[in-house]
Amino acid sequence: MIHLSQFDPEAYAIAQAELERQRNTLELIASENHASAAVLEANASALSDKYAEGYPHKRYYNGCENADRAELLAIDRAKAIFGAEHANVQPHCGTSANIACYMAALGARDKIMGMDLAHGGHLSHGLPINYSGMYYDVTSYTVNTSTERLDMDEIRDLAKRAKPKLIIAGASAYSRTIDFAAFAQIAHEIGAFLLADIAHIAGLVVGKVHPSPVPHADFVTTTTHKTLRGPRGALILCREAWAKKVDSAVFPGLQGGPFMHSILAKAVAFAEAAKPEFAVYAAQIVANARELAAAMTEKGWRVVTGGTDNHMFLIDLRSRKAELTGREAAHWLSNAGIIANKNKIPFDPRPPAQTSGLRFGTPATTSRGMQQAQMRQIAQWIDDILSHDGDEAITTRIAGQVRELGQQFPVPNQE
Ligand code: DSN
Repeated sequence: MIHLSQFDPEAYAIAQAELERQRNTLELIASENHASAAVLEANASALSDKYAEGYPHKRYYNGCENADRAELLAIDRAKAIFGAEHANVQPHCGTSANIACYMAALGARDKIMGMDLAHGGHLSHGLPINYSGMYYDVTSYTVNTSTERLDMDEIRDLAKRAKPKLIIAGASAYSRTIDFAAFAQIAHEIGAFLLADIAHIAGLVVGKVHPSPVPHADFVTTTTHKTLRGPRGALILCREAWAKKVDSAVFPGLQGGPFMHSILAKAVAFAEAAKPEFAVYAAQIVANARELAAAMTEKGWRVVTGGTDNHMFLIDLRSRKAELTGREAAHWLSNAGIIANKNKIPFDPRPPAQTSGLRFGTPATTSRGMQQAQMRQIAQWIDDILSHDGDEAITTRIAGQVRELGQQFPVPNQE
């Protein structure tokens, strides 16, 4: 970053500080990852300067020959890794990908049905203060009261009563396998469309450690920066029959110029995901999440649903400390360089700014090469800090140990 450091030392210092922060901490936020150096280089390429409104060979600007190549490469690779008929790689984020699908399939005030955010869904699945909740008529399904899992019979009953035009299957805080075939069956029974939002699990789907929704859903959306380990952004997959409507919804319906540098970086990430070692990585993410969840359970912290099938899980803090909130717990952990986030657990009486839960995910630590032994060590540190109410001496000791572990397992794009 020679030019940045010389021209703008203040901005350079921020970029360097983030580098240091990533080096010296452990990223356990379930939706984050460390993209490769190749992905970051593509993301910083000259394509950032180019306007390319439209689609390959149908642009509103001249000079788009390289933009066309980048987008076609990303589209071909996305279709190949997911086995999809059509891909739109332009959405800037997961929420805009979802909204584009709503625009393609629905009219104003049509009914949608998605997972309640408070039970692990996502704000773009119908939260009243999100676009999805403001402009569509929303029914939310929840997890089952006793199992804390999706109960497909309950969801079917609700769908039959609510009669949504579109059902959304997908979550941002749900640790169990999602039965996309069962969702498709329900959608079929009531004549609804099905959107599978696999933002969290896309890398697991490509790595074949989670079933794919592609054969079952009308639309599949995902971000590209979570388990898929690409640049920040998103994509939509659909059948050829929906291609025109989806493309028109993304541009000109919802977005202007695509981020061509991101699209090139998405292409790189898709090539990485096609490699056999990515499947090994995906399997290790799940093995690590299971180990971390098991270790936390052994220490007396209740894991929501009793375990995990994917990359993340929630712990119920009340199981060990009735008064401890997620907000306080996440703050104590971050003082030691263990970065997680407060999260509501199903049927949580506390508000989202407090919460009774913490969410842990293993995509980023797995990208650093950590395995089950390191997960056991991390669980020990988490337990030490929470058991001792964020005690300063214990926190200082663990912060040093976290830094040492970080040196043993460097962030891949910084090696
Ligand atoms: N808010 C993201 C998450 O952390 O799960 C999903 O968009």
